[in-house]
Amino acid sequence: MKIIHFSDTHLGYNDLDILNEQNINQREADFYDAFTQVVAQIKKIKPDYIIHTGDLFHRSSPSNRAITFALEQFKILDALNIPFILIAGNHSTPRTNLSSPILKIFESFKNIHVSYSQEYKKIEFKNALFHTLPHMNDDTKALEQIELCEKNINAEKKNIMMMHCSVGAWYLMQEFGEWVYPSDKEVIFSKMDYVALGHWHGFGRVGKHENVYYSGSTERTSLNDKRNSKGFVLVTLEEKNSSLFGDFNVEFKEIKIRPIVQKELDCEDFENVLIDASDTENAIVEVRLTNLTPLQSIEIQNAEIKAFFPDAMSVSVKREFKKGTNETDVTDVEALSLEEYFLEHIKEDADEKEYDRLKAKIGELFAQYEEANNDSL
Ligand SMILES: [Mn+2]
Repeated sequence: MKIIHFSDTHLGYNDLDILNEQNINQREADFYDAFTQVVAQIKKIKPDYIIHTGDLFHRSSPSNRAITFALEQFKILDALNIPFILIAGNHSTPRTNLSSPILKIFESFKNIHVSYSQEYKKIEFKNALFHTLPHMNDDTKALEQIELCEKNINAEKKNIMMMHCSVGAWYLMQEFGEWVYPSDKEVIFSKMDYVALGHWHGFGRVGKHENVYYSGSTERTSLNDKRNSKGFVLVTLEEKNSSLFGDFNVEFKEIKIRPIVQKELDCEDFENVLIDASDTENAIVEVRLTNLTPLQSIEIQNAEIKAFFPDAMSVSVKREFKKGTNETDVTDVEALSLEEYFLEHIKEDADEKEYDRLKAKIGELFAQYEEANNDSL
């Protein structure tokens, strides 16, 4: 039996204020592209089941575009005649009872089975039993639901548990309202053939359990997530009538996402610094200027740095000052723009009132400057 497990697709997520040729936020389009790649692989692999462990959409009230995209893709998946089971994550669960859960829109599809009601739901097939525990806002209720799940394990079939939560403190995403699975209930995992998890955005096996996996997200919802490897999981469970009975295999299948590339430019010898931009085509590039002196910080402009990476999708610049070369406290400031540096300078000579007046003026001037500067690029 083959199962494709994917998760945390966060459709509708956008970032970076960059539009593509279709006037869609480029990062939003990247998330749609990642989803499309998984669908293409599903069509190719033709698994027996498809499972998604939550955060299909980035918001509990997604945009029209995100909903339209999802409906188009689900229509393709539904036509494959493969059961597709999905659960709600914290991003798609309304925080009040006033709004309706978005996953409801998929209920009319023949092969799509959704679980979003903040309670245990058993979804049963001839040879497999899916124990779904969607995101729950109430921990006490969640505990009862886990117990209910345990009672429903049926050794005659393959038992697959699906959850969107953090198993152990290691997998906390630092998000509001996330659900932490109670550690004393981890014993249930050994009674399952596979435990499919969503919420943590990196692929990986959980702790000492050999059958418990996060598939990870299909794209990055934060540029702090430097993982360049995203994808889905292909699980193989051998059934009783097979000669390979008992065999269990989990394979991570990578998809191609926009790379994130970090570069460090040492400003000690800025004139002669060598820049290798060969790996930055269409990438999100993050440049760290290190060992900067305040004077260099004024001289070296972001536009100049960006010009080193003409094929990048975006370039962000972080400035780090050389330690111990400056007489002012400016060195303590990690990332300083020209505007901030200018203000620091004024602060030294002006009284508070005058500083406030100048600050507003400077803000205005810099906004104009940035605009003109961007246009020239
Ligand atoms: Mn997520």
